[in-house]
Amino acid sequence: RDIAYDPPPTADSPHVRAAKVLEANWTGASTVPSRGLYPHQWSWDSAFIAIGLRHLSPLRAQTELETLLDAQWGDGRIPHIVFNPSVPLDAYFPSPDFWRSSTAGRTTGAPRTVQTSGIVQPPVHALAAWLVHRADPGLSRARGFLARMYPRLAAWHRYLLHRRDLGGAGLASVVHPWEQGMDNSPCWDAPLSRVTPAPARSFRRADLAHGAPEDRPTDLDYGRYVRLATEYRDRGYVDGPGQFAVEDPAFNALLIASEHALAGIATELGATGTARHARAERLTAALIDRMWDPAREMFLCHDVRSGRLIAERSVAGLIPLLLPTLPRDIATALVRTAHGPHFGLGATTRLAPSYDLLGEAFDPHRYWRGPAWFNTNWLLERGLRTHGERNRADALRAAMLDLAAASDFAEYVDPYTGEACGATGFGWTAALTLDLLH
Ligand code: 9WN
Repeated sequence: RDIAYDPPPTADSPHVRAAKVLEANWTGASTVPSRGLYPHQWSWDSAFIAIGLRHLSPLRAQTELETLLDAQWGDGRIPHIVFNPSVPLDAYFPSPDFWRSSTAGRTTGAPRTVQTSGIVQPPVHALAAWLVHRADPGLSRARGFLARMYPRLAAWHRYLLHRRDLGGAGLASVVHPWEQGMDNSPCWDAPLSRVTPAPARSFRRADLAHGAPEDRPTDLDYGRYVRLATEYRDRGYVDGPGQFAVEDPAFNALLIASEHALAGIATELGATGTARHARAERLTAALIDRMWDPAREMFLCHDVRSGRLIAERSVAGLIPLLLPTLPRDIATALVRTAHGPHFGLGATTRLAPSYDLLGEAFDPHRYWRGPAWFNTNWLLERGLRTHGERNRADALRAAMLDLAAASDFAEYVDPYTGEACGATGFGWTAALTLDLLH
């Protein structure tokens, strides 16, 4: 090597490293969360990924959402996984032959040509579509991006607000822990305890080939996930009273934020967004009425089957901070809780943990029972900024950028030490890093 003409390569910047993760996880039409562990397209991952991707390529970000929405069901649901047919069946469990969407989901309008799961994930999509549009309005208008997205997103929200109003309060229920996206959160322990697990020998987990067993949900959890999904499938994915139905504050807050975004989209398309803003306000009131716990100063999950609040503190209960029209006293209380002993921000933890530091079930490494995740922290960062907490938002942003790069864009980290857990090169960690850098 001629040192005069060939200087040593400098280390890539976090921006370039994050872009490389998204490039490596791009399949040509969408982005996988992780090449090894999650080799298909996931619903809420794609929404977060599009939010970051818009800074690299607005076209790719639009395509990401279009690919997902091409797999939408006739009843409006957006499936939580869109399977890539070129990936071997045993690469991920449950695989398409478990969900059997195109046959079992015939009456609920599952697509014929693409295989999907039959459950959903949090509705971040309208929010993502709006942010993607705003990154390059010229390209978006030229491609008719919002005009094509709007009716589909409206149908998605209609599905959630009607077919999924299992509690009768006007809010959406999840019917499986995978739907809320925080699979083994201690919030599900009580409602799941009523579900008889499917026998362990009746299925084969693929996740353990990629993740340490002590970082993942247990076999007992999986037995219950399989039982619930099997029963839903065997009912043809028709919604109605089932064994598990929970109203979750993060899921509903994201629906409300997305409803506000749909109002913006409607206005951009020349219609009026007034009715959507009004609906978002009604939903916010219902959320407070149904799930706010003034003693714990946070939102709790509502177990529709028992009619009770679930007395566990999960990061999901802080995420409504995202809502700009949250009453001032509630926003202030949420900020206090996030920075208090249960979540430790600015004191004992580097990022907000997924679950109560003082909770009996807390485990700093086990998936959604303690570790810190980048998507939930990104939502909190947005919330802090929205409510004028600039210094705290800046501190959280700095910690996220530091730990995302240091952990090689890990799926999740130990909330105290920042040690990487789960997969590295994780899609939304890289995407949301890019968003924070802009
Ligand atoms: C089940 C893809 C998904 C995330 C979820 C996360 C995890 C799947 C799994 O991975 O769930 O959907 O197999 O564990 O919990 O939030 O969307 O990244």
